[in-house]
Amino acid sequence: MTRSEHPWWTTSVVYQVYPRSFADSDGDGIGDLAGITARLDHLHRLGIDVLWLSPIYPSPQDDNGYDISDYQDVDPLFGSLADLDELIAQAHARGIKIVMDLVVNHTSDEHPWFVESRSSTDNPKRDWYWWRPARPGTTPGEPGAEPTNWGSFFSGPAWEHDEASGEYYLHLFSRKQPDLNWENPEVRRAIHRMMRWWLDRGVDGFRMDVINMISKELPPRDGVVPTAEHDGVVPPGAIHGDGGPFFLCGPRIHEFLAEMHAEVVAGHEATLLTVGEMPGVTVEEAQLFTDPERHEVDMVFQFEHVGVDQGDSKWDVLPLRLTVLKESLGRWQEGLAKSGWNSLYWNNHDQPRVVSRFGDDDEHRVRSAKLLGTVLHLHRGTPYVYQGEELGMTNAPFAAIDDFRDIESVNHFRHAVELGADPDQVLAALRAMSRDNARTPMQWDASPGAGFTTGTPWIGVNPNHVEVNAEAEVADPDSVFHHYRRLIELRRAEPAVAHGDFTMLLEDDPVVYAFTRRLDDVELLTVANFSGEPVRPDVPGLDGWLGAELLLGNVPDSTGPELAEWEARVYRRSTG
Ligand code: TEU
Repeated sequence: MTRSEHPWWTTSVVYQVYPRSFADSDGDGIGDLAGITARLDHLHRLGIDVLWLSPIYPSPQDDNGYDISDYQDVDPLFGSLADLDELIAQAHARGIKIVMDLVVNHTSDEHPWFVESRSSTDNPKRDWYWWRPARPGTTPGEPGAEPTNWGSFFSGPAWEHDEASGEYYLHLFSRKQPDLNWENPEVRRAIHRMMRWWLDRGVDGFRMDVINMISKELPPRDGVVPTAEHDGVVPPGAIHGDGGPFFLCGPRIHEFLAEMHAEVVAGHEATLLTVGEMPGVTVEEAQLFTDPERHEVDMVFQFEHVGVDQGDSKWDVLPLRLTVLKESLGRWQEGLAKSGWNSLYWNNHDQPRVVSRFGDDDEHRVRSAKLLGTVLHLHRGTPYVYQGEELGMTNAPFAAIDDFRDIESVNHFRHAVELGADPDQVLAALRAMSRDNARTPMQWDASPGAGFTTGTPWIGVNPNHVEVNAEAEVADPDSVFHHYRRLIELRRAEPAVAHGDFTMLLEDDPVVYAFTRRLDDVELLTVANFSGEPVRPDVPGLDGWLGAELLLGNVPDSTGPELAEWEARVYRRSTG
């Protein structure tokens, strides 16, 4: 592929905004669209190309907007369609594209489609959702009468009993997020129409929420019950099976995505970006999803590398094993080398802060945040920066369950404690893994509301905003912010960053992350010390590299064969 044939997004960096927590313009304690528009210069200074906006649609906010009751409007909480038009115009004026969150595996139970669907068994929209009778031989509404034993991602069964009709509807997430029935062609047509409406309005693409869950294997059947739950702690009837095999990358998923592409994206490929969020996706499946010849999506979010510190569930927190992380990311680099494309991320609104998770958010916060950015951005793929990551924002010091807001965290606490778990242990897991770690307000300055709001924020501001904030970091050339800015600049300046091939080095080294990139006669080496002790990396030919051009580092004047604590360097040499 010649350089000019590379799609535009191969050299781009995407920045994710979680509107609720980014910037509040009217003092109600909740971020809004006008707030984002007022902060666009921050993003422009950072140098990003695309802004992905988490949902701003009308919503009962059961899952902070991932439960949508109207796909073609803006929730008054966030402003109006006019505010959104203004944001799009102001972003475009700065050369920033806008990608919308597309949440179409489910709607809100307050969406008119579902309201109609549940109104009677013969309503024309009944079949737009997954309605099923109780398990044969059971009493509807009793525990265990659910049509299958699937658990929901937010605790409890994935089926909700509807008193009026006696049937159940499927909700893989909260009971206020009923799953749409994509088997029904009218559902698909309605979604395609809605997507075209957004493109006509000027948006530049879609991040597709749990899009690999839209095709379900029929008929829905019981899933395997994880053995760990048989410990006698979970009462019979409350045990949930794993429905994943029946809804992750189901039988018609490629057909549905190819159809969506043909109906919505075809003809606009040169300007749009599509990225499918796909929990549980394998490299082999991702090759198919992102193969340009198949016209499905440009790239996917995979989850393997954010599961390397988890055991049986996300609440079973394990220490990071660097070799496992490298094995995973290395395999994805290799798997999508020939065709397809990776998205690269450490953080989003569902993940704990990476500097607290894989770095050192205490003594070496700044340095380890820079290291993590460096390692990620030097991989092959499109990097995503989540708001505050460019500041090295950390997990929050949540003291008690009342400090949490996220439905997943709050439900998990309640269920786990009901089933006999020790509340302190559950809290410890929440502190490490809760999605709320990502959702504390963006830290703009040292003022009491962190520059996020003049009112009372909907979730507590992290007290470390007095040191960790955008104002201070923009003023400091050695900050995490300027390091991220340089990484983004480097991707533009050096074609090997975007397009070079990838070779992992030192696979078995427990603390050093090292790899090369090569394009034509240019070779880059990234070498990073994931530890609080100095280390002499065993990189083959290191002496030769030490004389090469040092493109980027996080320890001033460090050039010798030893890497300091959490040091990362990027070298460049030309063999031509
Ligand atoms: O998340 C999908 C998902 O599977 C997980 O990342 C989820 O957040 C959960 O933590 C599993 O443990 C997407 C959105 O990103 C998330 O915010 C929504 O809550 C979810 O879908 C439902 O729309």
